[in-house]
Amino acid sequence: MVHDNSNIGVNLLIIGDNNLNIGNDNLYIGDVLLIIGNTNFNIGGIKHKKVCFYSNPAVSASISFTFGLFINLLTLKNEGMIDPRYPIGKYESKDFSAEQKEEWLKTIKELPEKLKEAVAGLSEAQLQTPYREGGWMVRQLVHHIADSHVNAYIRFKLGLTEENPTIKPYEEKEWALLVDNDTVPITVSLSLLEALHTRWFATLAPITDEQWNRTVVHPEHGRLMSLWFLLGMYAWHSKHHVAHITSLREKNNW
Ligand code: NI
Repeated sequence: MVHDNSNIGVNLLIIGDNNLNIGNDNLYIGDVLLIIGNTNFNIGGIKHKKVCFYSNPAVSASISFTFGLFINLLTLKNEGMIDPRYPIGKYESKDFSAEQKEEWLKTIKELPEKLKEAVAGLSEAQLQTPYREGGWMVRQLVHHIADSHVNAYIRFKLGLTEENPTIKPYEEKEWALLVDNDTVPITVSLSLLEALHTRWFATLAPITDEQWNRTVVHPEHGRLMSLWFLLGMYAWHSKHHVAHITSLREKNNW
């Protein structure tokens, strides 16, 4: 966090999921964009603990308290801020290069193992814990990765064998609510992912540079997406959800 003047006092305001206790009805907030906190925050007592927050690239805000304390110091930058939904940030596509390809393919290859490590030793109760307030539980995350990557596998196969096939989006949130998410042990999805990624990786590893330029069509905007773009996206997706689990474990010292 960076702030641009030296006023002291509260140096950030948290409007968040957890334990926020403002304790002052007349507090008002200027144009603070949303900041998410993950621990206790008590403005009355002006104390805060570890916080995570995010905002648009730069936000200036004034916060007034009826007791006269005036603070005008929030110039937040994205650097160093962690939105709990995006522990590794959002996906950014990259230009094609052999090194990048190797890295992304390796991520695809290793996902089943990394995921297994991420959930190793978790109890049933821990598996039922959402990675953030309002987020998916660990077990849903595991099943979701399987759901998503089954779709991904099909998208690549279509893209490699047809001219600009239209891919089929799916309602991932609805899939995550289907009963099998509760009744099937995560080990089943871990095995599914192991088998799936073996074939997926074996499909992708040998394809030519030219084939990475093949495209599929997303039906919503008619947007063309290259297999290269998708490779990066699913490599990101692999790490993204594993990080949800590992950061939850870190946060809770599991
Ligand atoms: Ni996902």
